[in-house]
Amino acid sequence: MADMAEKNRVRKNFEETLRSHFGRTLNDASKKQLYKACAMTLRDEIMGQWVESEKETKEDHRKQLYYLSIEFLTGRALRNNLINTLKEKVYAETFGEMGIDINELIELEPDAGLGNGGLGRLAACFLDSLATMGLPGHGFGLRYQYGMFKQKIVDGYQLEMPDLWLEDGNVWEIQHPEEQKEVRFGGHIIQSIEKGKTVYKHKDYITVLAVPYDTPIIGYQSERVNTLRLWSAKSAKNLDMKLFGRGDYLKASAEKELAEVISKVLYPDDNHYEGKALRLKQHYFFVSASIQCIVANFKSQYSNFRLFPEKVAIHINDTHPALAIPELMRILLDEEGLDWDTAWNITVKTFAYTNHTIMSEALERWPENLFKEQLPRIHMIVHEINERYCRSLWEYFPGQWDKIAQMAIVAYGEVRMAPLCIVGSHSVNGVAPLHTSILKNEVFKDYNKLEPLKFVNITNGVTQRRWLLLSNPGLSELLNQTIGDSWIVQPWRLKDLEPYAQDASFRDAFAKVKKGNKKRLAEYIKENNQIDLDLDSIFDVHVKRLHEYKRQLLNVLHIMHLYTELLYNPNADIHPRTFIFGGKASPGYHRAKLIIKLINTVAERIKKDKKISEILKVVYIEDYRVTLAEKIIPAADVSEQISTAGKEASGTGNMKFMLNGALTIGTMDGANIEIFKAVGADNMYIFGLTADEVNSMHRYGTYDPQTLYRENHRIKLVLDQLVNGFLNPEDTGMFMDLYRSLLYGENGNMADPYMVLADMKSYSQTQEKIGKDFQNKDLWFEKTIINTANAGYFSSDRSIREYNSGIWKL
Ligand code: 26Q
Repeated sequence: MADMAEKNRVRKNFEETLRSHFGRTLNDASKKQLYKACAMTLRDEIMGQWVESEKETKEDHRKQLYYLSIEFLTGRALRNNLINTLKEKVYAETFGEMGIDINELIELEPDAGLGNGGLGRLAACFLDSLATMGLPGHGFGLRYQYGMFKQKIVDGYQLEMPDLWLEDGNVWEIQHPEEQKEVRFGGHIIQSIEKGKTVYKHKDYITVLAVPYDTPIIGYQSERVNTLRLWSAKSAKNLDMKLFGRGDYLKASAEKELAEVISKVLYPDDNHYEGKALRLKQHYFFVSASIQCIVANFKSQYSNFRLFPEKVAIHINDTHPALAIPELMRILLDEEGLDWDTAWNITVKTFAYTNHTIMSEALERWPENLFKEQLPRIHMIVHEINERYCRSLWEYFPGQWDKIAQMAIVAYGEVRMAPLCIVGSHSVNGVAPLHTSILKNEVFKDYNKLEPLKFVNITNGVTQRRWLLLSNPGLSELLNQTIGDSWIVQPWRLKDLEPYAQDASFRDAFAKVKKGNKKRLAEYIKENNQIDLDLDSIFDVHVKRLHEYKRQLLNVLHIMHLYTELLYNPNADIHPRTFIFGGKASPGYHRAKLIIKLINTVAERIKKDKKISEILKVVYIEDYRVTLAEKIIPAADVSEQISTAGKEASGTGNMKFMLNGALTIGTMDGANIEIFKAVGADNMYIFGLTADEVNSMHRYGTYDPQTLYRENHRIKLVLDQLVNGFLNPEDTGMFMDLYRSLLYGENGNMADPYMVLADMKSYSQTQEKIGKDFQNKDLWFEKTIINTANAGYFSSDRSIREYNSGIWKL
């Protein structure tokens, strides 16, 4: 039982909030009002600490970190904040005594889906770790009015709906109009000499106001409350009713719309670049406002800019915030009057950059025309950075124009963001060792030769607070009883669990928790997909963004293979499986959307077969997002991490599954390799080509999927099913694109670039082994426990510690 006095206090505050903000009492408030008043009550409890934290950083003159990211995929906040403030129990009891189920209120909060996937969720995990570890680190980003689209599955196809997450207001944010910034677009620059100095005047620009909204980031049992500051675009022009009669009103209102569209919607592209003007504006908008704010903060305390890198660290999450580099230069040069060398020195010492992808189609570059037109002063500065850099390259590579053009920041009519980040930062890091070594030896090879010490690895991590404590209360409780609760802030302590892998009664307890989580998920699926699941079947889960390199296609082709086996041999010894998929495809990514349709078509086809559907079930969970991940991951037996080796920079879903005791089937890719090192070959299912093998087959053109097709009758059978009416007798051409992409390629592209067919056989054999191993419950749960016990390394607390000691030095 929680403390009476505290419960009384919560109740009093809550009822007071209901009354003063909504004019309601317990009896006549709506559920939504109850949720909001509950969240506001909690929020008001931490306001004092929030103010204190700000004050403390100032008074102690501590160095601060600003984490710039175009995405923060935070999900829901209420339960997280209850847990982190240690108030979950008090609130649950207080509300229970008022006849309110707090879990019902928690479910009313919409996800803050301000991100696509891994990169955005990583930013959210990092904020949690920073606050928990008492480090002054704040997030800066964009306050999208519409977050990641809502996905509906209709007739097996993905449909996209807008995500109106702010429709009912957002109780966690506080608007600060008094701290708004002006961001300038377009116009031109007039250069003149004043008192012997060149000055740059920006003319005829359009101003867009950036209004900040602050959300508290509450660490676990931590005094510190950090800030996530998101900028919203507002027109600088007020609509003037006097214009109305003169027909100028429409023009003025169109201009207003044009300004405010900047923070309207999150681009739903994951690992894919498209050179859209609005996207460039989004980047500059949030970066300019953030840098102005950072400089203003600094100036409120210090007067000497040479101190800047000692007091400020700015981290850029991928290249999207790269313009922060020339923006800081602009302010130091044009507004603070520093000379170039001093300004550049300060800038490089301040910035650090993380790369999240080696996929060439995701490397950001902008047409120089567009760049110059939208950001004329920034263009000049980037040009100057480029010129000086190319001159320095000449020292190393005299006469090698090709090499210099290859490495340049501006070349062939494009501005390249990765080189800008590398040159403008003192640290560049990859997110898993394989990824970092590919950066150093391939993608950024030439830069690495010049400055090898600049390139470092910091393996990603996930917060065990959200991804175990919050999402898996059953397992958390079991851990607490067994090894104590120190793992919540000292993740390496999970290792104390390892001996219990040999303890039969502990294995039973673990198995019981897993069963409970499977039941919880099965209930959700029953309600949403009208499918009954077998809790003794293997829950084999593939949830992540849809992408060819992530190879959902490999998974579904294997399911087709199993189904075919069972058709020929209904008594085949196959342990019952539930294949669970979830994930969104970028709306314009037709092949990815077709893969969703294929998964659903296979699901339907199997469903029609009463006998076989007792053994195989395929479920597509619509609208995969943080809140669903919290339900799905704890229920998984098998975690699918099957990207083409060398393509997945790290992966973080892999870590969340491991933490929750799922066994991984995976390629030697990204952080899977570290997971493999942590748990060993007995506790993980590795298959497929290695990155080196993939590379050399690509390089020497030795990969020939058609030979595999001809010579392996299983592969042939399954591929033919894509086009011979087996799946859909009415429309045999429906999956032709997938068939052709695997066997022929198109537009001069190679066939099967992601080596799906090459890995089919070893994938299938490995899956067979999993099916067998699962039947030995003792063995299976031994492996499971060893996975959880070794997941501590993959905590974002460890990542943040490494960033801090190696890069930020807060
Ligand atoms: C860039 C410019 C223009 C349009 C879109 C983009 C864009 C948007 C999102 C480029 C990339 C992304 C997202 C990348 C991403 O999520 N990468 C993932 O980052 C994770 C965290 O490091 C890794 O674990 C994953 O392996 C990596 O795929």
